[in-house]
Amino acid sequence: MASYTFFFNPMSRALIAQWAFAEAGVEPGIALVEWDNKPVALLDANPMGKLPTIIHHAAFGDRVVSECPAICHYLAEMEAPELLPRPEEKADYFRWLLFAAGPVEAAVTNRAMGWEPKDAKQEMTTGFGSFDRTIDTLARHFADHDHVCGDRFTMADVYVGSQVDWGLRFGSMPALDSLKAYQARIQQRPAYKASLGAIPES
Ligand SMILES: N[C@@H](CCC(=O)N[C@@H](CS)C(=O)NCC(=O)O)C(=O)O
Repeated sequence: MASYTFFFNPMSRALIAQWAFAEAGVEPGIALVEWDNKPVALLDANPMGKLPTIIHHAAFGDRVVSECPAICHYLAEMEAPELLPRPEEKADYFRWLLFAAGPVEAAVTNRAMGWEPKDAKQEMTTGFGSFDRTIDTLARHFADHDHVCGDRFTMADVYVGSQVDWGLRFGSMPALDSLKAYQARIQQRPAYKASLGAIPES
């Protein structure tokens, strides 16, 4: 049996975990999920029924991980320590990994669903402030850093890079120069080409 079960559908964020598995050099056992007929094993593992969800069949027992950024980091911890941040990289690694999972994800999805904070008071209590503040902050980081942690690719780039790649491809993020340059860099990764890179351009 493979050491991981990977609940997967190619039209989903599971592609981010597929990229993370590829970067970690791990071939999981794929459990293909049809949206209208979710397997009981998925719902048992993750009552949200969301993808990606993985089960690690570890020596210490089965462990479930959901949420793309958690899966990316877990796979680096378990399988690919070279993709973990070095001490001097940890601040950028965790800051931008969680910035992408929180403010960026919320700013992009709220806008896609037609909601924006309507005034300064709402911006103060909304975690992402405003779409423009969030995207400008992300873009400023990549104006003078090649990757999340500077020169070196780490597992955080799989998640942050996926958010940027997805946003630029589908027009849910503005095509700012620093974001486009970052996207071009991460698209060179062989593991990217085998996962997100397989999605046709819209
Ligand atoms: N917070 C989750 C979001 C996962 C998510 O929303 N996945 C979607 C597909 S892209 C899903 O599984 N939708 C199926 C459903 O909600 O029933 C993550 O980052 O992994």
